[in-house]
Amino acid sequence: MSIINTVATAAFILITSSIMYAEESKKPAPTAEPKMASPKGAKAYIIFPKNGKTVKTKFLVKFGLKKMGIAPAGIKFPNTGHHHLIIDGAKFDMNLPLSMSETLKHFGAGQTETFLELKPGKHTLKLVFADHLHRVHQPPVISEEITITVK
Ligand SMILES: [Cu+2]
Repeated sequence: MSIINTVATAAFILITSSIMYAEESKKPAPTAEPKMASPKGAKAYIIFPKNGKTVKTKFLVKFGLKKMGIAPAGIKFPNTGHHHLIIDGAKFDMNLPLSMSETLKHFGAGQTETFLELKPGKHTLKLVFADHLHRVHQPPVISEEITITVK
């Protein structure tokens, strides 16, 4: 996983730098801002509900974070970021700003909990912490995925 990630990142940097090199003759290209670093031991986790639990159609989700702090989206400050909630395994790109959808929610004001309303059945939830530009940190701070039953 981390080797693939490293290779993908290297390829991305290579492509980016060749594009920037090609553009250089036309106008000064802005330097791509590197992803924000996360400290050792940083961790995002879902405090509530617990994995395997049954909840009502409208329920509270509490976000947990270790070794980092919360900052609103757009505010650049070391070791901070904001939470994103991935519902039912919504896909996202580790090298691009996270998209926004019904199943990939941003909490750019720095929220640490939310009320979710989901249809009855099994669902999965996962937290992805990301920097001021909505990009995952380096290394990524992503919670374990939990499975819940909505009744
Ligand atoms: Cu975001």
